[in-house]
Amino acid sequence: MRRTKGRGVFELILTGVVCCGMLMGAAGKAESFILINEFLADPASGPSGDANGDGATSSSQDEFIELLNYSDEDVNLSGWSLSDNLRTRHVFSDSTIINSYGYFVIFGGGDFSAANWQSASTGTLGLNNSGDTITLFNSDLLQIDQIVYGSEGGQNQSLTRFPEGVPGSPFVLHSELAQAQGRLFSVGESIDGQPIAPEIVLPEEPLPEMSESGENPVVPELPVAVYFLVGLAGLHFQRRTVLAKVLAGKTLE
Ligand SMILES: [Ca+2]
Ligand SMILES: [Ca+2]
Ligand SMILES: [Ca+2]
Repeated sequence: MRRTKGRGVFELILTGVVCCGMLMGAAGKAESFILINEFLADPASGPSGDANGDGATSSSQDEFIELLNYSDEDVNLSGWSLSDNLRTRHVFSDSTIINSYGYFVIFGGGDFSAANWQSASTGTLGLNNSGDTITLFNSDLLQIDQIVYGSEGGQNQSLTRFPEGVPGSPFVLHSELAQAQGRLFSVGESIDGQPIAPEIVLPEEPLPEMSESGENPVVPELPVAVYFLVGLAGLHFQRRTVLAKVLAGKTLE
């Protein structure tokens, strides 16, 4: 359901857009909406840990990192790379495309066949169960996303960003989300098993009240971070056309 927003709220959205562009640095357009969305550092033992579905459970090969493209454009990942806190673990091969609102998965290894799955080019992802850092770079070595985790990575299940598609949203144990219905991971799909990322759902909270003149809505005082998230959510409902112009350096009309 699309919400009606007053001019003041729209300005807040634009503020979020501009802040987003500044935070993303020189990475532009849809590249800024490629997120590390889920990872599995500690596959469970037995069949439930066979994340790549090749019939064998491996503590290294069934590790995975899942990316999400939360934009209207397909993005070419050729030459992009993933690192842990030690070294580069994967360089994306030529003609690697992550679809709009789609997922792409890198496994430590294994024998599988899926269009949006690859094995780590170095033969391992090396995700420490006790904690590690995962960083995504584009082909110009600009940092696109980075996450740091601790011992929560060693719980025999993945950690997944929730809500999906929101930069900065926290990572939580996959099976603890109601949408997961007990599943330990959702490799290459949304938490509830869909191939395309879900819509961002704004929390049900009162809209700003209108002043007596009816011109300017009364905007409540909230932390800057809330405005930033509102701005990002607003982007989704604005179909990101405004953002594309801002990040492309074009003048808003
Ligand atoms: Ca591991
Ligand atoms: Ca496996
Ligand atoms: Ca997933």
